[in-house]
Amino acid sequence: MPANLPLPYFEAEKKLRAAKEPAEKIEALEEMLAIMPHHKGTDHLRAELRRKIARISEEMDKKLATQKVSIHIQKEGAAQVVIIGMPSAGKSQFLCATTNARPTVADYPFTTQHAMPGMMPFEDIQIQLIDTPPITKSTMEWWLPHAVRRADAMLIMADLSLDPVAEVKIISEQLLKHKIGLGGSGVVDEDDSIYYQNTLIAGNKIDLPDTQENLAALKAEYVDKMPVASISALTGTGIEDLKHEIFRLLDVIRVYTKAPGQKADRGDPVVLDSGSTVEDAAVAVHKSFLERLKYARVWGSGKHDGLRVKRDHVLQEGDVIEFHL
Ligand SMILES: Nc1nc2c(ncn2[C@@H]2O[C@H](COP(=O)(O)OP(=O)(O)OP(=O)(O)O)[C@@H](O)[C@H]2O)c(=O)[nH]1
Ligand SMILES: [Mg+2]
Repeated sequence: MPANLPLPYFEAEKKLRAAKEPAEKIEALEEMLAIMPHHKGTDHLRAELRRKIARISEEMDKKLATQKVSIHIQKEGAAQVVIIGMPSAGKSQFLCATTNARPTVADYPFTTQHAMPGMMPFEDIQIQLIDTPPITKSTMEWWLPHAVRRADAMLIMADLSLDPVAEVKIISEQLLKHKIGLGGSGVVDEDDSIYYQNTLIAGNKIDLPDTQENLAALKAEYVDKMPVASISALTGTGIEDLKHEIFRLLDVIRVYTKAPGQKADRGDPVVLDSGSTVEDAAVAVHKSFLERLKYARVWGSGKHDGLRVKRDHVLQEGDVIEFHL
């Protein structure tokens, strides 16, 4: 199948050839990846570009290791969500409130200088959060746009006691310089090659006085395009609701496997993209399953619980699946 690549792809490729710095190379490669249409004809090329990005990132990480800077955080858990925002919005406080990670939280700006991951438990899964250094009108760490693209979603933290609408606007302008748009689910606009990342806005510090009006303004501006939550990372208000919002935003399903004649493994779901089939679940459990799979039985999604289903049967959140090999 031919790849049928759009024109901006070749422009990005030109940029790659001209790039001298590893960071520029990664930027060009990620642009190429973002522009490339998703279909079978591009699978091979996508994998190749990803390998290149991984190799360059690794080399850079090795170089930067001496400075204790890491730009590439390995995905862990069900999904990776990067937290971004202006100085002192409460990004680190939020990581502290939801994970076991202990970044420095302080009342002076630019407290956080490196990316820091933490695992946030949500029901029976874990979602990886990444705290990052702040974005301002004039500064942003060069690697931050890459971290945003690589993640499954971004959480924009805005300070409700200041001007949250202006904060989100500044962040969106900064990201747009790197061809990242707010909202959408990893979709690429082929004309301008902007990568629209899954986005959720959290208005923080709702515990402070006079924040309701700013929250209303934030919602009025953005709620049509993406979820807008209000929280206090300090007191915990709204955090449970926000976790549910994050899960919904990720657009994944949890399915539970069971061996014939036994009970389902309820505590340990397989997390898949929404719309995944029996085949996708089989591959996720073990690569060899796909070839060996004779049939599967599914409980939950149909009226006829436990009935045999075909390989292309679309699974639903909470389904129990039994593979027969
Ligand atoms: N009242 C109140 N204060 C908060 C809340 N969340 C964070 N803070 C305070 O705001 C200040 C900044 O919090 P941080 O979590 O360090 O902010 P940050 O976004 O990580 O800041 P940088 O690392 O500089 O980008 C600290 O003094 C926090 O205690 C909140 O929900 N309510
Ligand atoms: Mg911080």
